[in-house]
Amino acid sequence: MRLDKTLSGVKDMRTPVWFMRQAGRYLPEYQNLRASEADFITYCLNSDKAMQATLQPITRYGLDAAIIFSDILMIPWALGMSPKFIQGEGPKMTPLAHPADSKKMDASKLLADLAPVFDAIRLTRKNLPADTNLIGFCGAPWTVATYMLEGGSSRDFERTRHWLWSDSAAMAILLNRLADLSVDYLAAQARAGADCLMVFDSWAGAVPAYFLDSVVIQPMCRIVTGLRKSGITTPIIGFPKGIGEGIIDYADQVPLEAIGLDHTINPYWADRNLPPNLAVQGNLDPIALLSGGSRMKRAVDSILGGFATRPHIFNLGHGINQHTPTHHVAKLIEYIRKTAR
Ligand code: 1CP
Repeated sequence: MRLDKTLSGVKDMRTPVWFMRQAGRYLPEYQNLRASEADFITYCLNSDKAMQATLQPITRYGLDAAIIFSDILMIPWALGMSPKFIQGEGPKMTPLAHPADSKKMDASKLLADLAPVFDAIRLTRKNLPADTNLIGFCGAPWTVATYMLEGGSSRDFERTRHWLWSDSAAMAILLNRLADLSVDYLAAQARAGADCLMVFDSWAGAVPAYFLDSVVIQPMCRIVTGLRKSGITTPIIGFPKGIGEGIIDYADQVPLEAIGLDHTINPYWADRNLPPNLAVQGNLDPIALLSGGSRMKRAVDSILGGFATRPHIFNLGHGINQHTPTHHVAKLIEYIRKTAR
């Protein structure tokens, strides 16, 4: 499969490529499919529809990996938090009153409630080209905790950071609980046929440097160690978005096969500062793709140049913007495939 050589730490001169949020609202065929179900979680729990959304960008562009169509809020949903997705506003749910309340949440049916995700993975694997990877995923404990404590999206995560400073022991209870549930959830995705796992710490950039180790790095170590102890050997990609130079400690401490880099990281700096042979994934600004043109191509050159000798999976630094023209995506893939070989 096309990501495997890179994930084993060996440079593949034909740089594999896929994009975060490659399925989603910028695709007209997704909009049609999505309109068939009012509620987003109900959509995700329809295994056949989840499979169809997963396959759409593969059919259109022939990318090297598919990512199962689901969401990082499936675990809070399975814990009974009922997130609602409001167009233009993002997810909304009643926040936890206290992080330690997570101790009382019933997770005994977690894997049974999330079984449609595993069915979607089985179905997708059957219908995906044999050499295309299928990525399973979850949110990292900190990022999922922000939604559970803020009750939705947030600009500066003040409630969550307040809990961190005022009751870090209660935060540790919540983060460890989420890490352990993530192990069960990811292990089940791997057993269903996901051949790569990715953990999205989309809001790691909001974590004060003082807490980076305890809130971002250690919970991630707990997930990776837990999976390996369960006998799961599937490669794992961590994506600690926005941690800047913290990526050096993250790479040093977490035994991952690859690290996702956001677009604020200079590829040449990353190559100089990360362990040799550690695979990286990224990191074109999604807005460069929205804009397209020759500036985008020069930015691609600099990413491919920075990682010219390092195992590298081409991706964006964050998810595709919903207003991105589909022909920009096609042009970008064509350019990468022409340049990187
Ligand atoms: O109705 C809709 O179409 C809702 C839009 C949407 C979609 C298409 C949401 C709601 N989630 C998704 C799918 C999704 N989410 C995928 C699979 C599709 C793919 O990548 O091709 C993945 C991997 C996610 C992961 C996810 N959800 C993350 C981590 C990645 C990232 O973008 O940082 C996060 C933070 C979420 C939360 C979330 N889900 C949806 C929204 C609108 C949000 C909020 C984002 C925010 O708080 O700003």
